[in-house]
Amino acid sequence: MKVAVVGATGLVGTVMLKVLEERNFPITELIPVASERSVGKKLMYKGEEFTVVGLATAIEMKPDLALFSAGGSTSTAWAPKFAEAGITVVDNSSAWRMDPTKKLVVPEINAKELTKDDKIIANPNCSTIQLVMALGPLHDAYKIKRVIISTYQSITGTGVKAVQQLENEYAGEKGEMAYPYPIHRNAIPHCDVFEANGYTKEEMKLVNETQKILNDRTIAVTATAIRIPVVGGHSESVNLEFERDFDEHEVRKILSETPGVTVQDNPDTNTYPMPIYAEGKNDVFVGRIRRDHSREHALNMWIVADNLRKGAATNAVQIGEYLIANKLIG
Ligand code: A2P
Ligand code: 11C
Repeated sequence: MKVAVVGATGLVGTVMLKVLEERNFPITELIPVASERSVGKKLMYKGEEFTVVGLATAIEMKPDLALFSAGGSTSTAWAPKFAEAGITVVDNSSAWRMDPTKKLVVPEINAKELTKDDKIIANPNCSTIQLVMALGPLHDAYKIKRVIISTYQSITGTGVKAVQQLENEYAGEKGEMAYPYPIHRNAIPHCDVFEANGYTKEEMKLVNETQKILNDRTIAVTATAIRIPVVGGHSESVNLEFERDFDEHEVRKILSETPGVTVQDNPDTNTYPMPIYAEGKNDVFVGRIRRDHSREHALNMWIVADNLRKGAATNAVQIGEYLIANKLIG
């Protein structure tokens, strides 16, 4: 399999290369792609050196699969050109997610929707991926009526500029600002841009993408997304209301039997998910599972995952693995 990684020099692209290597993805030729600024730069993969090329050159090299994480405008302009050349694109930007002709895929939940004809496949937003990993099996068991979610998001979701802002603030130095306010010692209730309805784009991604992936527009979702000075993962406080009643032990059992989910839930030993433990892991961690006594058939839980791994790179690579395993590519 010839594989192009578009945005190979970026935060997510770098993790994509790491995940491809760790999972021993069947690559015969790796094609790292970035902007014209980076063409000619060398990148290491499995101890070998590879040279970064531009987008047009990458198409000429005819990869079978292209993993895109180079921003929405690059995806909008270039993913269709790759697709026309017969290259299957897994796109990590928000460009194609809500396009009704494109699949939005978390392999554990809805990979079965994929066919050979899907040439541009959308990778969901990081905060949505970790949410639906826990919601999917519970929706099957008890049917979710409503979700209330508040996020505590890692600065790595914003990109290198945000990591630099926090480092500058730690060092007491001035520099370029990724956020409108300091992030050190702060919590900013503002992820991505504001929309006309008063919600941020990140909050609306949680609403719309969740309904699309779970294939149920009747699920009511409301979200508040907060940026906090953390790296390593996004955390989510989630309140669920089900159609049918549930048993807390059964909820834990269902989640612990879900591939890709690890339950960390024991108040006696102070066991619960945290970004410092999720960092570098591919799983989604769920804990603080408890009945919401203020409402019928309602449940609270806490979900943490590495936003650059399962929230981005790992999920994209898993889509590629599914395409290969099911002979939908190559
Ligand atoms: P480059 O390093 O050459 O700028 P991040 O999200 O961490 O900022 O990374 C963005 C990634 O997308 C980088 O690899 C970046 O390459 C790449 N990229 C940005 N703009 C373009 C573009 N117009 N064409 C191709 N790659 C791009
Ligand atoms: C964040 N969720 O943490 C974003 C990052 O739509 O893919 C990824 C943005 C996206 O701010």
